[in-house]
Amino acid sequence: MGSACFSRDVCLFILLINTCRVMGNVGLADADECAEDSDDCHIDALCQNTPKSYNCICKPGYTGDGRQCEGCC
Ligand SMILES: [Ca+2]
Repeated sequence: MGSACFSRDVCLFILLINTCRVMGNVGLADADECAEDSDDCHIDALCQNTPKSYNCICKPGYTGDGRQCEGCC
């Protein structure tokens, strides 16, 4: 049972670190994926930064989910 307890503690420890990291990110300024150019928005989409994430919106005249936009009309 010692090893099971040990691994559970390790998991809890890792969970704690991850939780702290996530909470830290919430407390700090959000990463602007659009400015960092780490977004995967289509070239014909507008990148919109949001807390903890970002949105991709096809430009007017284009349709799609933001990752893929096609000219229409
Ligand atoms: Ca963001």
